[in-house]
Amino acid sequence: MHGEYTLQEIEEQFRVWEELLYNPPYIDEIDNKDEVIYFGSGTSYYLALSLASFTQYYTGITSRALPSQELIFFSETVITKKPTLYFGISRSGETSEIIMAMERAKSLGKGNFLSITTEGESQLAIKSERAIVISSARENSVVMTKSFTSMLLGVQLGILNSIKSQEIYLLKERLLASSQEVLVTSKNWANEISQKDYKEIIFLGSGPFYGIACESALKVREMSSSLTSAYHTLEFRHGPKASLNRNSLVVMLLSDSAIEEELKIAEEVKNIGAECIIIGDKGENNININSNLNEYLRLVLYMPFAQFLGYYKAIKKGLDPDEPLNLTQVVKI
Ligand code: F1P
Repeated sequence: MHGEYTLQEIEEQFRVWEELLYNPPYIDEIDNKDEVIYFGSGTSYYLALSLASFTQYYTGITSRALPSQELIFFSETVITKKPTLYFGISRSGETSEIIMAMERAKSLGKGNFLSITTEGESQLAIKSERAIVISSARENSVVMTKSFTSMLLGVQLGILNSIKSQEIYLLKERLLASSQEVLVTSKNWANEISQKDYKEIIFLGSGPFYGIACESALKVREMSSSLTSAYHTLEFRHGPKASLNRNSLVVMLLSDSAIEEELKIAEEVKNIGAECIIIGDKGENNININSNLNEYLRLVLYMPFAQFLGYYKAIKKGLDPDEPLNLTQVVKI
C-alpha cells in the first residue's frame, strides 16, 4: 500500500517527543556566544528558521538560519571570528552541502560546532565537535515528518535545559496532553480538505511559525507534487495575494504576537472567495491546538496538519508519499 511508512511516521512522532521530554539534551555550548548560526538543507533548513527565532527569543543571542550552501559559497557573508555556535541540522548527516558547510565553518570560524541528526555514525556527526543523535526519529520514508518535529523539539529542549528555563516543565506538562487530540483533529481536517483540488496551497506564518509554514508547504509539495508556497503572514498583501481566487487554499498558522493582523488577513482571504483554514491555540479556529503553550513552545503541534494533507493528497492522486517524484532520501552533489 502506498505511503505506509509516511503514515506510520506521522502518527508515531509524539512517542519521540515523549522520549525527549523525559530525557532532554543539553546545549551548554550556547554559553558566552555572540551568535548562533543554524544551517541545513530543505526541511532541515526550515527547521533552522524556527530554531533561530526560538533561540534569540529565549537567550537574547543573535541567531540566524541559513541554507548550508551559503556557508560554502558565501562564507565571508556568514562566518566571522566572533565566538559563535555553529549548529548543523541533518536527518541523514550525509547531505553533501551540510558536510561541506560544517568543514568550512570549522576552518574559518571560531566557537563550537554542533549538529543534530538521527545517524550517530554519519559524516556530519563525525565531523562535528559534538552531535545530538535522535535514533528513534529515523525514517524509512524519503520525506521528513517525525524527524523534523523531533529534531526541532530536541534543540528547543536543549536550549531551555541549558539556560535553566522553568518553561521546560510547562512543555513537559502540556505538550503531550494536547498531542493526541491534535493528531486526530489534524488528520480528520486534512482528509476532508484533500478531497478538493486547489490550484495553489499557501501557508502563512509569522516569527517562529515562518519555518513551520515553509516546511508545511514543502511537505505538501514533496508528497503530492502540488504547487504550494509559504510567506511571512503580512507579506502576503505585498504581491502574492494577486494570484488568489476561489481555487486557492490558504492555511493560516496563528501566532500570539501578530494574531490580530493575522485574523484580518484571514478575513481578506475569505472575502476574495478563497478557502482559509486557521490553525491556532484557542478560539474560533478550524484546528485548535489547546496547548496553553506560548507561540514558541507549541510549534511542533502545527506540523501534523500539513503532513497528513500531503499524505492524503498524494494517495488521492495515486502517488506514493514514501517515494515522492524526483526526490531521494539523501541529496549528494
Ligand atoms: C534533508 C532532505 C530533505 C528533503 C528530502 C531529502 O536532508 O534534503 O530536506 O525533503 O527528504 O532530504 P538531511 O540533510 O536532513 O538528511
